[in-house]
Amino acid sequence: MFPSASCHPESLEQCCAARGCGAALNDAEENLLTMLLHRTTLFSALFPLPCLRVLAAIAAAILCASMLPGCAPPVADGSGSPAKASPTVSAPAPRQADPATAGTREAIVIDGDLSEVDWRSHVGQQVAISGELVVVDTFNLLRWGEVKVARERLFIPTEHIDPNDADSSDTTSTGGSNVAEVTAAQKRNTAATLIIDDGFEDQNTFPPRMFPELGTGLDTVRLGSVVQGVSGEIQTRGNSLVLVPNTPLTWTLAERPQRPSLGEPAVSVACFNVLNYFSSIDDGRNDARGADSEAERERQEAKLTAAILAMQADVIGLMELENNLDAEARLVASLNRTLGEERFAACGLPAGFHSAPGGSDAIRVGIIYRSDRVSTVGDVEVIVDEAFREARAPLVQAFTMAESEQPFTVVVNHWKSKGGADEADADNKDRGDGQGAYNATRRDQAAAICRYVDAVQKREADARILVIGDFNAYSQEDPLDTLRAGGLVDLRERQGGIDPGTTADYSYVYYGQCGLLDHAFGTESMAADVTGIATWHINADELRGFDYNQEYNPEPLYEASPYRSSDHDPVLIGIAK
Ligand SMILES: [Ca+2]
Ligand SMILES: [Ca+2]
Ligand SMILES: [Ca+2]
Ligand SMILES: [Ca+2]
Repeated sequence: MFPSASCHPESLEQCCAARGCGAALNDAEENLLTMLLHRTTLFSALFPLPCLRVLAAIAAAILCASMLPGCAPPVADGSGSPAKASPTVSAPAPRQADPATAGTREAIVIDGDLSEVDWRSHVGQQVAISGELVVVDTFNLLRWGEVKVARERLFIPTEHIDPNDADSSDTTSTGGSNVAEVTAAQKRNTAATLIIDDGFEDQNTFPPRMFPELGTGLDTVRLGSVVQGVSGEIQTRGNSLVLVPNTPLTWTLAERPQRPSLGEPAVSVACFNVLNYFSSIDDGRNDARGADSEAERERQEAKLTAAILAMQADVIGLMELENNLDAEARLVASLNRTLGEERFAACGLPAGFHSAPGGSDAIRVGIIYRSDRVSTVGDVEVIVDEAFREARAPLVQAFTMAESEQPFTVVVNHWKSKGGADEADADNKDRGDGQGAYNATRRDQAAAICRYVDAVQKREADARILVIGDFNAYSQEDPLDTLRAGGLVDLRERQGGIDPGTTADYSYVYYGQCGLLDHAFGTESMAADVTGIATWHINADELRGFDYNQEYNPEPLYEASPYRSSDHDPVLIGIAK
């Protein structure tokens, strides 16, 4: 047990107060103690072995006692509780409070909603935040030694608030009658966070001071991890305010989830955005978007392979493959090589794909499958519709499973993203309704999918059609309501995974806010046969330092594991025969 937790200025002051010795620390004492005891990371660095740390802490504790004769040294007794004060030592007179610093010495206690706090008024002051805080963003942990926390995980407002339906279960897909609710929620989210900083301004220090065991004894620091009883000083960092802790932080770290259950499906389907998996190496001139070197491409392939194998899916819809045949072929080869058997196969591309609207983008969707578990029915098709011109052409493949003659069809999508607002035409400008730019285009793309599904159902009323992909739209945005109004079933809602307006799932985290960009819809016939649907959180909650890139990522963090194989979480869907 590392004993310094019971000997730091705040708790020492408190313990002294509790014992009635009345001692307070002067600045020099506090600085010395801070040096010795607060900076657990510095302390750990100075004393790398636990036994040295214990000895140093005991020495420091004795020093505490000599500096503050009214207090007996806290003793490491394994229980973490301070030793009893010696009854024979009389307390010195309390030091007079300095009027200039009065009020800054005593920590300001913050409980309840963080968005109610005027942090700027506390710059230079000590604050103590009671209760739990949840990690919502680790984007700057490895670079700046910062984590962003809030009282709870934050959701993108349009994940559960519908911009044009006061009751989010309604399916209007135009207008903005409920935008005020979206805007208010966004305002609350923006105010609800606090950055905890390590107190240093250097970059890329590894391991990060807040988590010195990361990469050795500690696997990861996931979003959703909890910290309790944070206290420290509010400081400015550029345009931001941060809290620099003055006591060691007590973390309850979130664990990596096992593959979720899908009930008892005959086959399972995965939907996975693979974050620009390119076979072409990015040389800075060729518009390749993925790996910058052979080594990075190998790392990317190894992580994607591990992730796809761990999903145990029989059909995998992929987004963000390089728009060629080579990337998909490399991935399939890697999967088979790792399995040691020729099990995976690619659907490839139909003739005319590149001339279809959305067929000439730098990236494309793809479909790969387990040839021992399912068989293709007919050839892969592209949906030819002008709606996809500004995005990626959807691919369609029908399959049968070994256990059943009844086919099922998978439609894989990657709709227009919310970015690039500057080039957007009048219809596609960001209207400030929470849906971002190109909402109209995505709504048109949803309508095009409804038309396609309707046409298939005219030929075959009971067709089991699964519509999956990265729709670049959150659950209550217009494109999703377009699908719902068009008769497609949101499989998450049907499975009870989402209760609109109360809980939400996520496949992506954007500046600390979670939401679902990756969805699964189906015809009624398909929905009736879905045994389960789940988002497997292997990526969105993980540190970006685990991804395949080598520019900044610390080498000890790389592993050929599913974690942070992409920035999106995969969605898994189980289908009965
Ligand atoms: Ca820092
Ligand atoms: Ca709705
Ligand atoms: Ca709506
Ligand atoms: Ca790179």
